[in-house]
Amino acid sequence: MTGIVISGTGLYTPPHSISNEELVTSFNNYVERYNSEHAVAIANGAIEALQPSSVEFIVKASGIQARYVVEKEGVLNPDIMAPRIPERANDEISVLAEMAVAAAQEAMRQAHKTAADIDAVIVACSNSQRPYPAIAIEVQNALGIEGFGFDMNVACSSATFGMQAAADMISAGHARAILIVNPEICSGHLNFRNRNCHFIFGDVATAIVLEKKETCTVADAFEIIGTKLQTKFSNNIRNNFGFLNNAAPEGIGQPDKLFMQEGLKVFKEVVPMVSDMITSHLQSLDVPGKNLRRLWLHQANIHMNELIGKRVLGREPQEGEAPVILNEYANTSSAGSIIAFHKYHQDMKSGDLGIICSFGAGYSAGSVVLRKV
Ligand code: CO8
Repeated sequence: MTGIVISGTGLYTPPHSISNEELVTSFNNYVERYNSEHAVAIANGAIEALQPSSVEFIVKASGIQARYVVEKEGVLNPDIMAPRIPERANDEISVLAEMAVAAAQEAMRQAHKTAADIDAVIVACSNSQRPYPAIAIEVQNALGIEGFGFDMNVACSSATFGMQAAADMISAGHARAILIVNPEICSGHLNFRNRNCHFIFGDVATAIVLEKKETCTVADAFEIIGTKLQTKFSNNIRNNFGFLNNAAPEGIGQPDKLFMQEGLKVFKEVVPMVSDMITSHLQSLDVPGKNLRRLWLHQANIHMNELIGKRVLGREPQEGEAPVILNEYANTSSAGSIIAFHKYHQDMKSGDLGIICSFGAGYSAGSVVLRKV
Protein backbone atom coordinates (compact mmCIF):
# COMPACT_ATOMS: atom_id res chain seq x y z
CA MET A 1 0.00 0.00 0.00
CA THR A 2 1.33 3.42 -0.87
CA GLY A 3 -1.46 5.54 0.65
CA ILE A 4 -1.60 7.37 -2.69
CA VAL A 5 -4.77 7.39 -4.78
CA ILE A 6 -5.87 8.22 -8.30
CA SER A 7 -8.73 10.62 -7.57
CA GLY A 8 -9.49 11.83 -11.10
CA THR A 9 -8.78 11.23 -14.76
CA GLY A 10 -9.54 13.24 -17.89
CA LEU A 11 -9.64 12.68 -21.62
CA TYR A 12 -9.42 15.08 -24.54
CA THR A 13 -10.37 13.51 -27.89
CA PRO A 14 -9.51 15.53 -31.03
CA PRO A 15 -12.45 16.43 -33.29
CA HIS A 16 -11.45 14.49 -36.42
CA SER A 17 -11.54 10.72 -36.91
CA ILE A 18 -9.93 8.90 -39.85
CA SER A 19 -11.30 5.47 -40.74
CA ASN A 20 -9.06 2.72 -42.10
CA GLU A 21 -10.92 3.04 -45.42
CA GLU A 22 -10.08 6.76 -45.70
CA LEU A 23 -6.46 6.19 -44.72
CA VAL A 24 -5.94 3.28 -47.10
CA THR A 25 -7.59 5.14 -50.01
CA SER A 26 -5.20 8.06 -49.53
CA PHE A 27 -2.17 5.75 -49.16
CA ASN A 28 -3.10 3.73 -52.24
CA ASN A 29 -3.55 6.94 -54.28
CA TYR A 30 -0.02 7.88 -53.27
CA VAL A 31 1.25 4.41 -54.24
CA GLU A 32 -0.42 4.49 -57.67
CA ARG A 33 0.94 7.94 -58.35
CA TYR A 34 4.46 7.00 -57.21
CA ASN A 35 4.49 3.81 -59.27
CA SER A 36 3.29 5.55 -62.43
CA GLU A 37 5.77 8.42 -62.00
CA HIS A 38 8.60 5.86 -61.57
CA ALA A 39 7.28 3.33 -64.11
CA VAL A 40 10.50 3.24 -66.15
CA ALA A 41 12.81 2.83 -63.16
CA ILE A 42 10.51 0.14 -61.76
CA ALA A 43 10.38 -1.67 -65.13
CA ASN A 44 14.17 -1.76 -65.46
CA GLY A 45 14.62 -2.88 -61.85
CA ALA A 46 16.33 0.29 -60.61
CA ILE A 47 13.72 0.76 -57.87
CA GLU A 48 10.98 -1.40 -56.41
CA ALA A 49 7.30 -0.67 -56.91
CA LEU A 50 5.44 0.36 -53.75
CA GLN A 51 2.80 -2.10 -52.51
CA PRO A 52 -0.73 -1.02 -51.61
CA SER A 53 -2.07 -1.06 -48.07
CA SER A 54 -5.24 -2.89 -47.11
CA VAL A 55 -8.03 -2.36 -44.60
CA GLU A 56 -8.32 -6.11 -44.03
CA PHE A 57 -4.63 -6.39 -43.13
CA ILE A 58 -4.80 -3.48 -40.68
CA VAL A 59 -7.82 -4.85 -38.80
CA LYS A 60 -6.52 -8.41 -38.76
CA ALA A 61 -2.93 -7.57 -37.76
CA SER A 62 -3.67 -4.85 -35.20
CA GLY A 63 -7.38 -4.52 -34.33
CA ILE A 64 -7.27 -0.83 -35.28
CA GLN A 65 -10.34 0.51 -37.14
CA ALA A 66 -9.92 4.29 -36.83
CA ARG A 67 -7.86 7.00 -35.17
CA TYR A 68 -8.48 10.59 -34.02
CA VAL A 69 -6.22 13.33 -35.31
CA VAL A 70 -5.70 17.00 -34.61
CA GLU A 71 -5.72 17.73 -38.38
CA LYS A 72 -7.17 15.46 -41.05
CA GLU A 73 -6.91 17.15 -44.47
CA GLY A 74 -3.12 17.13 -44.68
CA VAL A 75 -2.89 13.50 -43.52
CA LEU A 76 -5.29 12.35 -46.24
CA ASN A 77 -3.88 14.52 -49.03
CA PRO A 78 -1.59 12.21 -51.09
CA ASP A 79 0.61 15.23 -51.88
CA ILE A 80 1.20 16.00 -48.19
CA MET A 81 0.52 12.92 -46.02
CA ALA A 82 1.22 14.76 -42.77
CA PRO A 83 -0.93 16.92 -40.53
CA ARG A 84 -0.77 20.65 -41.23
CA ILE A 85 -0.91 22.41 -37.87
CA PRO A 86 0.00 26.10 -38.20
CA GLU A 87 2.63 27.48 -35.83
CA ARG A 88 1.27 29.70 -33.08
CA ALA A 89 2.77 32.92 -31.75
CA ASN A 90 4.76 32.59 -28.52
CA ASP A 91 2.10 34.51 -26.62
CA GLU A 92 -0.58 31.96 -27.59
CA ILE A 93 -0.99 28.63 -25.82
CA SER A 94 0.75 25.81 -27.70
CA VAL A 95 -1.35 23.07 -29.31
CA LEU A 96 0.06 20.41 -27.00
CA ALA A 97 -0.55 22.47 -23.85
CA GLU A 98 -4.09 23.27 -25.00
CA MET A 99 -4.94 19.57 -25.33
CA ALA A 100 -3.28 18.85 -21.99
CA VAL A 101 -5.27 21.59 -20.26
CA ALA A 102 -8.58 20.24 -21.63
CA ALA A 103 -7.83 16.75 -20.26
CA ALA A 104 -6.47 18.20 -16.99
CA GLN A 105 -9.62 20.24 -16.34
CA GLU A 106 -11.77 17.11 -16.50
CA ALA A 107 -9.38 15.20 -14.20
CA MET A 108 -9.32 18.06 -11.66
CA ARG A 109 -13.14 18.35 -11.72
CA GLN A 110 -13.46 14.62 -11.15
CA ALA A 111 -10.94 14.78 -8.28
CA HIS A 112 -12.73 17.78 -6.69
CA LYS A 113 -9.47 19.71 -6.89
CA THR A 114 -8.75 23.32 -7.82
CA ALA A 115 -5.40 24.74 -8.90
CA ALA A 116 -4.74 25.72 -5.28
CA ASP A 117 -4.82 22.03 -4.21
CA ILE A 118 -2.15 20.89 -6.72
CA ASP A 119 1.58 21.41 -6.23
CA ALA A 120 3.13 19.96 -9.41
CA VAL A 121 2.46 19.18 -13.06
CA ILE A 122 4.20 16.42 -14.99
CA VAL A 123 3.79 16.26 -18.76
CA ALA A 124 4.66 12.64 -19.56
CA CYS A 125 4.51 11.83 -23.28
CA SER A 126 6.38 10.53 -26.34
CA ASN A 127 5.86 13.39 -28.75
CA SER A 128 6.69 16.72 -27.20
CA GLN A 129 6.17 19.83 -29.26
CA ARG A 130 9.41 21.56 -28.28
CA PRO A 131 12.40 21.16 -25.99
CA TYR A 132 11.80 24.23 -23.77
CA PRO A 133 10.25 25.88 -21.93
CA ALA A 134 8.73 22.65 -20.61
CA ILE A 135 5.16 22.07 -21.77
CA ALA A 136 4.38 21.21 -18.13
CA ILE A 137 5.29 24.74 -17.04
CA GLU A 138 3.00 26.16 -19.73
CA VAL A 139 0.17 23.88 -18.54
CA GLN A 140 0.89 24.87 -14.93
CA ASN A 141 0.66 28.54 -15.94
CA ALA A 142 -2.55 28.06 -17.96
CA LEU A 143 -4.25 26.32 -15.02
CA GLY A 144 -2.89 28.75 -12.38
CA ILE A 145 -1.05 26.05 -10.41
CA GLU A 146 1.76 27.12 -8.02
CA GLY A 147 4.76 24.87 -7.35
CA PHE A 148 6.68 23.19 -10.15
CA GLY A 149 6.37 21.33 -13.44
CA PHE A 150 8.56 19.25 -15.71
CA ASP A 151 8.37 17.17 -18.87
CA MET A 152 9.47 13.54 -19.13
CA ASN A 153 9.57 11.02 -21.97
CA VAL A 154 9.66 7.26 -21.66
CA ALA A 155 7.76 6.76 -24.95
CA CYS A 156 4.57 4.69 -24.54
CA SER A 157 5.41 4.06 -20.89
CA SER A 158 5.57 7.76 -19.97
CA ALA A 159 2.29 7.75 -18.02
CA THR A 160 3.14 4.85 -15.71
CA PHE A 161 6.69 6.16 -15.15
CA GLY A 162 5.10 9.55 -14.37
CA MET A 163 2.72 7.92 -11.89
CA GLN A 164 5.54 6.24 -9.98
CA ALA A 165 7.53 9.50 -9.91
CA ALA A 166 4.47 11.44 -8.71
CA ALA A 167 3.51 8.85 -6.07
CA ASP A 168 7.08 8.89 -4.72
CA MET A 169 7.15 12.70 -4.61
CA ILE A 170 3.83 12.84 -2.76
CA SER A 171 5.02 10.17 -0.29
CA ALA A 172 8.23 12.11 0.29
CA GLY A 173 6.24 15.26 1.08
CA HIS A 174 7.33 17.26 -1.97
CA ALA A 175 3.75 17.82 -3.14
CA ARG A 176 0.22 17.30 -1.80
CA ALA A 177 -1.34 16.44 -5.16
CA ILE A 178 0.21 16.06 -8.62
CA LEU A 179 -1.33 16.38 -12.06
CA ILE A 180 0.12 14.09 -14.74
CA VAL A 181 -0.86 14.81 -18.35
CA ASN A 182 -0.20 12.77 -21.48
CA PRO A 183 -0.81 14.89 -24.59
CA GLU A 184 0.12 12.93 -27.71
CA ILE A 185 0.08 14.30 -31.26
CA CYS A 186 1.47 11.05 -32.67
CA SER A 187 0.37 12.07 -36.19
CA GLY A 188 3.14 14.70 -36.19
CA HIS A 189 5.83 12.01 -36.07
CA LEU A 190 4.20 9.20 -38.01
CA ASN A 191 5.43 8.37 -41.52
CA PHE A 192 2.13 8.20 -43.40
CA ARG A 193 4.08 7.05 -46.50
CA ASN A 194 5.30 3.89 -44.75
CA ARG A 195 2.91 0.98 -45.40
CA ASN A 196 4.17 -0.96 -42.37
CA CYS A 197 3.20 1.71 -39.87
CA HIS A 198 0.98 4.37 -41.51
CA PHE A 199 -2.10 3.02 -39.70
CA ILE A 200 -0.70 2.64 -36.19
CA PHE A 201 -1.10 5.91 -34.29
CA GLY A 202 -3.66 8.53 -33.28
CA ASP A 203 -3.80 11.78 -31.30
CA VAL A 204 -5.31 12.33 -27.83
CA ALA A 205 -4.59 13.73 -24.35
CA THR A 206 -5.22 12.13 -20.96
CA ALA A 207 -4.73 13.40 -17.42
CA ILE A 208 -4.49 11.87 -13.95
CA VAL A 209 -4.64 13.44 -10.47
CA LEU A 210 -2.70 11.67 -7.70
CA GLU A 211 -2.94 12.62 -4.03
CA LYS A 212 -2.79 11.15 -0.51
CA LYS A 213 -5.74 9.01 0.58
CA GLU A 214 -6.32 11.38 3.54
CA THR A 215 -6.91 14.41 1.30
CA CYS A 216 -9.10 12.56 -1.22
CA THR A 217 -12.79 13.52 -1.13
CA VAL A 218 -14.15 11.41 -4.01
CA ALA A 219 -15.87 8.04 -3.70
CA ASP A 220 -14.57 6.78 -7.04
CA ALA A 221 -10.84 6.63 -6.08
CA PHE A 222 -8.24 3.88 -6.62
CA GLU A 223 -5.34 3.32 -4.24
CA ILE A 224 -1.96 2.47 -5.76
CA ILE A 225 -0.84 -0.68 -4.02
CA GLY A 226 2.41 -0.96 -5.96
CA THR A 227 4.34 0.24 -9.01
CA LYS A 228 7.09 -1.43 -11.04
CA LEU A 229 9.14 -0.05 -13.92
CA GLN A 230 11.47 -1.83 -16.32
CA THR A 231 13.65 -0.78 -19.27
CA LYS A 232 15.79 -2.84 -21.64
CA PHE A 233 17.62 -1.21 -24.56
CA SER A 234 16.34 -2.01 -28.05
CA ASN A 235 16.68 -0.36 -31.45
CA ASN A 236 13.48 -1.97 -32.71
CA ILE A 237 11.43 1.17 -32.08
CA ARG A 238 13.35 4.33 -32.81
CA ASN A 239 13.11 7.99 -33.85
CA ASN A 240 16.32 9.95 -34.55
CA PHE A 241 14.71 13.39 -34.53
CA GLY A 242 16.59 15.59 -32.09
CA PHE A 243 18.92 18.37 -31.03
CA LEU A 244 21.86 17.24 -33.18
CA ASN A 245 19.92 17.13 -36.48
CA ASN A 246 20.95 20.74 -37.14
CA ALA A 247 24.58 19.65 -36.80
CA ALA A 248 24.11 16.95 -39.47
CA PRO A 249 22.00 18.68 -42.14
CA GLU A 250 22.35 15.75 -44.56
CA GLY A 251 20.03 13.75 -42.32
CA ILE A 252 17.24 16.33 -42.06
CA GLY A 253 13.99 15.04 -43.60
CA GLN A 254 15.19 11.43 -43.79
CA PRO A 255 12.70 8.70 -42.73
CA ASP A 256 14.66 7.94 -39.55
CA LYS A 257 13.63 11.37 -38.20
CA LEU A 258 10.10 9.95 -37.87
CA PHE A 259 8.79 6.86 -36.03
CA MET A 260 10.35 3.59 -37.24
CA GLN A 261 9.93 0.05 -35.95
CA GLU A 262 10.47 -3.64 -36.56
CA GLY A 263 6.87 -4.42 -35.61
CA LEU A 264 7.05 -8.20 -35.56
CA LYS A 265 10.24 -8.22 -33.45
CA VAL A 266 8.61 -5.77 -31.04
CA PHE A 267 5.57 -8.01 -30.80
CA LYS A 268 7.62 -11.14 -30.10
CA GLU A 269 10.00 -9.55 -27.60
CA VAL A 270 7.65 -7.30 -25.68
CA VAL A 271 4.84 -9.82 -24.97
CA PRO A 272 7.04 -12.11 -22.77
CA MET A 273 8.87 -9.15 -21.21
CA VAL A 274 5.62 -7.52 -20.10
CA SER A 275 3.88 -10.74 -19.05
CA ASP A 276 6.86 -11.70 -16.87
CA MET A 277 7.09 -8.21 -15.40
CA ILE A 278 3.42 -8.14 -14.42
CA THR A 279 3.57 -11.68 -13.02
CA SER A 280 6.61 -10.96 -10.85
CA HIS A 281 5.16 -7.62 -9.74
CA LEU A 282 1.92 -9.30 -8.66
CA GLN A 283 3.88 -12.03 -6.85
CA SER A 284 5.87 -9.40 -4.94
CA LEU A 285 2.56 -7.84 -3.83
CA ASP A 286 1.04 -11.24 -2.97
CA VAL A 287 -1.73 -10.71 -5.54
CA PRO A 288 -2.57 -13.80 -7.64
CA GLY A 289 -3.17 -12.85 -11.29
CA LYS A 290 -6.59 -14.51 -11.19
CA ASN A 291 -7.67 -11.97 -8.54
CA LEU A 292 -7.38 -9.05 -10.97
CA ARG A 293 -10.78 -7.75 -11.98
CA ARG A 294 -9.41 -5.53 -14.78
CA LEU A 295 -6.34 -5.07 -16.97
CA TRP A 296 -6.00 -1.60 -18.45
CA LEU A 297 -3.23 -2.43 -20.92
CA HIS A 298 -1.26 -0.29 -23.34
CA GLN A 299 -3.20 -0.10 -26.59
CA ALA A 300 -0.84 -0.98 -29.46
CA ASN A 301 -2.10 -4.29 -30.80
CA ILE A 302 -5.15 -6.36 -29.86
CA HIS A 303 -3.28 -9.67 -30.16
CA MET A 304 -0.51 -8.50 -27.82
CA ASN A 305 -3.16 -7.64 -25.23
CA GLU A 306 -4.93 -10.99 -25.64
CA LEU A 307 -1.64 -12.84 -25.12
CA ILE A 308 -0.55 -10.73 -22.14
CA GLY A 309 -4.04 -11.03 -20.59
CA LYS A 310 -3.97 -14.81 -20.96
CA ARG A 311 -0.50 -15.16 -19.44
CA VAL A 312 -1.31 -12.91 -16.47
CA LEU A 313 -4.78 -14.32 -15.67
CA GLY A 314 -3.87 -17.92 -16.50
CA ARG A 315 -6.89 -18.17 -18.82
CA GLU A 316 -8.53 -16.31 -21.72
CA PRO A 317 -9.65 -12.82 -20.58
CA GLN A 318 -13.44 -12.59 -20.40
CA GLU A 319 -15.44 -9.85 -22.09
CA GLY A 320 -14.60 -6.50 -20.48
CA GLU A 321 -11.69 -7.75 -18.33
CA ALA A 322 -9.06 -6.18 -20.62
CA PRO A 323 -10.91 -3.27 -22.24
CA VAL A 324 -9.99 -2.40 -25.82
CA ILE A 325 -10.00 1.21 -27.03
CA LEU A 326 -7.45 0.87 -29.84
CA ASN A 327 -10.19 -0.01 -32.32
CA GLU A 328 -11.44 3.58 -32.03
CA TYR A 329 -8.28 5.49 -30.98
CA ALA A 330 -5.43 3.36 -32.47
CA ASN A 331 -2.13 3.49 -30.55
CA THR A 332 -2.00 6.80 -28.66
CA SER A 333 1.37 6.02 -27.07
CA SER A 334 1.47 6.97 -23.35
CA ALA A 335 -2.26 7.75 -23.24
CA GLY A 336 -3.63 4.33 -24.32
CA SER A 337 -3.83 2.53 -20.97
CA ILE A 338 -5.11 5.72 -19.31
CA ILE A 339 -7.95 6.06 -21.86
CA ALA A 340 -8.87 2.44 -21.07
CA PHE A 341 -8.84 3.18 -17.32
CA HIS A 342 -10.76 6.45 -17.76
CA LYS A 343 -13.54 4.80 -19.76
CA TYR A 344 -13.76 1.43 -18.00
CA HIS A 345 -13.54 1.60 -14.21
CA GLN A 346 -16.90 2.99 -13.06
CA ASP A 347 -18.47 -0.45 -12.46
CA MET A 348 -15.72 -1.63 -10.09
CA LYS A 349 -16.59 -2.28 -6.42
CA SER A 350 -14.66 -1.38 -3.26
CA GLY A 351 -11.74 -3.81 -2.88
CA ASP A 352 -11.63 -4.77 -6.58
CA LEU A 353 -8.10 -5.03 -8.00
CA GLY A 354 -6.83 -3.89 -11.39
CA ILE A 355 -3.60 -3.08 -13.17
CA ILE A 356 -2.57 -0.28 -15.51
CA CYS A 357 0.30 -1.50 -17.69
CA SER A 358 2.17 0.34 -20.43
CA PHE A 359 4.91 -0.84 -22.79
CA GLY A 360 6.78 0.49 -25.77
CA ALA A 361 9.97 2.05 -27.09
CA GLY A 362 13.14 1.73 -25.05
CA TYR A 363 11.99 -1.00 -24.49
CA SER A 364 10.11 0.32 -21.50
CA ALA A 365 7.30 -1.11 -19.40
CA GLY A 366 5.49 0.06 -16.31
CA SER A 367 2.85 -1.52 -14.10
CA VAL A 368 0.65 0.19 -11.52
CA VAL A 369 -1.51 -2.13 -9.37
CA LEU A 370 -4.68 -0.51 -8.04
CA ARG A 371 -7.39 -1.32 -5.49
CA LYS A 372 -10.76 0.44 -5.58
CA VAL A 373 -11.08 2.35 -2.29
N1 CO8 B 1 -1.30 -3.46 -45.79
C1 CO8 B 1 -1.18 -4.70 -46.33
N2 CO8 B 1 -0.13 -5.53 -46.06
C2 CO8 B 1 0.83 -5.09 -45.21
C3 CO8 B 1 0.76 -3.80 -44.63
C4 CO8 B 1 -0.35 -2.98 -44.93
N3 CO8 B 1 -0.50 -1.75 -44.41
N4 CO8 B 1 1.84 -3.64 -43.84
C5 CO8 B 1 2.56 -4.76 -43.93
N5 CO8 B 1 1.97 -5.64 -44.77
C6 CO8 B 1 2.42 -6.99 -45.15
C7 CO8 B 1 3.93 -7.13 -45.06
O1 CO8 B 1 4.55 -6.69 -46.22
C8 CO8 B 1 4.08 -8.62 -44.84
O2 CO8 B 1 3.97 -9.29 -46.07
P1 CO8 B 1 4.87 -10.61 -46.40
O3 CO8 B 1 4.43 -11.61 -45.36
O4 CO8 B 1 4.46 -10.93 -47.79
O5 CO8 B 1 6.27 -10.17 -46.22
C9 CO8 B 1 2.85 -9.01 -44.03
O6 CO8 B 1 1.90 -7.95 -44.24
C10 CO8 B 1 3.13 -9.15 -42.55
O7 CO8 B 1 3.90 -8.01 -42.10
P2 CO8 B 1 4.39 -7.88 -40.63
O8 CO8 B 1 5.05 -9.15 -40.20
O9 CO8 B 1 5.14 -6.59 -40.48
O10 CO8 B 1 2.97 -7.74 -39.90
P3 CO8 B 1 2.58 -8.09 -38.43
O11 CO8 B 1 1.63 -9.20 -38.43
O12 CO8 B 1 3.75 -8.16 -37.51
O13 CO8 B 1 1.73 -6.77 -38.01
C11 CO8 B 1 2.07 -4.77 -36.73
C12 CO8 B 1 2.36 -5.50 -38.03
C13 CO8 B 1 0.57 -4.52 -36.64
C14 CO8 B 1 2.82 -3.44 -36.74
C15 CO8 B 1 2.49 -5.64 -35.52
O14 CO8 B 1 3.78 -6.17 -35.73
C16 CO8 B 1 2.51 -4.90 -34.21
O15 CO8 B 1 1.52 -4.31 -33.80
N6 CO8 B 1 3.64 -4.98 -33.50
C17 CO8 B 1 3.78 -4.33 -32.19
C18 CO8 B 1 4.05 -2.91 -32.40
C19 CO8 B 1 4.20 -2.15 -31.13
O16 CO8 B 1 3.65 -2.45 -30.10
N7 CO8 B 1 4.96 -1.11 -31.23
C20 CO8 B 1 5.13 -0.22 -30.14
C21 CO8 B 1 5.22 1.13 -30.75
S1 CO8 B 1 4.72 2.34 -29.66
C22 CO8 B 1 6.08 3.11 -28.90
O17 CO8 B 1 6.54 2.74 -27.89
C23 CO8 B 1 6.64 4.28 -29.58
C24 CO8 B 1 5.96 5.50 -29.12
C25 CO8 B 1 6.30 6.62 -30.01
C26 CO8 B 1 5.11 7.26 -30.60
C27 CO8 B 1 5.45 7.72 -31.96
C28 CO8 B 1 4.33 8.43 -32.67
C29 CO8 B 1 4.54 8.53 -34.12
